Amino acid sequence: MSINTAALESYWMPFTANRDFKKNPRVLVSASGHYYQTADGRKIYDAFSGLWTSGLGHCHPKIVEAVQQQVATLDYAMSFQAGHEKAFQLAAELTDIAPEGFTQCFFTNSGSESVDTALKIALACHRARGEGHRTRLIGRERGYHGVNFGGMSVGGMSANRKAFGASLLPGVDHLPHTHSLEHNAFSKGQPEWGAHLADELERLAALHDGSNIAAVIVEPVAGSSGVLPPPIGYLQRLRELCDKYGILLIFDEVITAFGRVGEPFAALRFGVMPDIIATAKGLTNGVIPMGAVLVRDEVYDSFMRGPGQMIELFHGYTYSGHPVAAAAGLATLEVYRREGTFAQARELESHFEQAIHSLDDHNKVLDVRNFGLMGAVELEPRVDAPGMRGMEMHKKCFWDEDLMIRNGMDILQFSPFLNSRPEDMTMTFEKIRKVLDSID
Ligand code: PXG
Ligand code: PLP
Repeated sequence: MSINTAALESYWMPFTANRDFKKNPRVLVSASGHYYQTADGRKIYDAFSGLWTSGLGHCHPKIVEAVQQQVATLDYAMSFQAGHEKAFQLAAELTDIAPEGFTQCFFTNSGSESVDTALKIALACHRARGEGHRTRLIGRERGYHGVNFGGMSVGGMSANRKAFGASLLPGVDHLPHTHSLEHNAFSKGQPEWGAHLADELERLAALHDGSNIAAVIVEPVAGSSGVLPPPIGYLQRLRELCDKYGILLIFDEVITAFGRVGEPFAALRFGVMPDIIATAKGLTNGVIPMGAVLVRDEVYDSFMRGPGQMIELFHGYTYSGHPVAAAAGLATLEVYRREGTFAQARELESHFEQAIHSLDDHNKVLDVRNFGLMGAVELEPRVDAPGMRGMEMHKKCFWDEDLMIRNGMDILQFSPFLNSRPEDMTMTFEKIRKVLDSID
């Protein structure tokens, strides 16, 4: 192991059991294509595409080249009251592939920032329209919208919220989640049961009066909490109710955009148009941190009514539209186009579905679910030790099978490359079965 102990000690790692990790660290030193290389010289197959980020594979030469050129040409450009060509070009290209009517793009540096930006745009939009009483935000149980205060407040994963209880935003409600082992276990694609759960928005509108609600935010397919595809008709119903009450609908597409569900955006796949779309991750294939918030023209136009020399939205980041990130984004979009990545991902879906559902009969498995190239295998938790079986799977896959997977407690998650080889998908789940058989 080449890493020294002092270096291990100082890094407070994100969403990691730091003390446990540092006893036997899983350290990566390089990556290429579909594999990581470890400090002890092993090649690890990446069954999670980074952290849902790197659908094209690691160190794609076109993206690497674009970044190298950009960093030596314009390393940084002042982002407030100044700009540079690539940010404008990337915004134009993003709105080109976005659903019709999404004509505007605001840049951030992560999914969490995209979410908080989207929420702020929704609130400020209503105020600009003379509806400043619309202040309430609605998220969903088991939603993940990043870790900043806004996203955490509308998010619905209790572990991420519990230490911050009284500091969460006020005026937030949550729709129920749509996960039901009783009704939907082992569904392939969208489950049949659950569209009626969107009607809870009707109940919240009756409680608060719909005119006080600013926005509803959901992931079209919930990712982090264990891949929950929307029940058939659910998103359509949410859209109808938002229209009925004048509520803005935000899709958090940080995971689902850029091919993960076989289209540039999940909104296009489901045929349901939100008002605002939050993205990050696949925008740059994970190479440079960047997020983008796409906004429909009616929303943008609401801001553009005051005096022309005034700042319309008092919001932005030092690194909004960073030149190196923008170059990575442009190169990524070009590779998606040239390689026909979104169509390729769509074609891989049926093989992925078949491969992951090969685990349906395993006695430690409670559920297997999939949509697009997103999949989850929910394991039965050990009695009195929730999460342990999932974590052991992650570690054993890494050490014994040269396979990188992700677990959220006892739910194993899979995010195959958008350009996966079908035989690697098969191999992934053969290894999962083997490791499942070998543990308690
Ligand atoms: N919204 C959604 C829907 C996400 O999935 C974020 C916001 C926050 O993005 P940043 O870039 O601030 O992390 C995310 C991120 C997992 C996992 O294991 C998921 C995410 C991040 C890390 C792990 O599913 N999603
Ligand atoms: N904190 C301080 C003291 C700052 O000056 C700034 C930006 O100028 C920030 C936080 C916000 O940083 P960023 O724009 O990178 O989000």
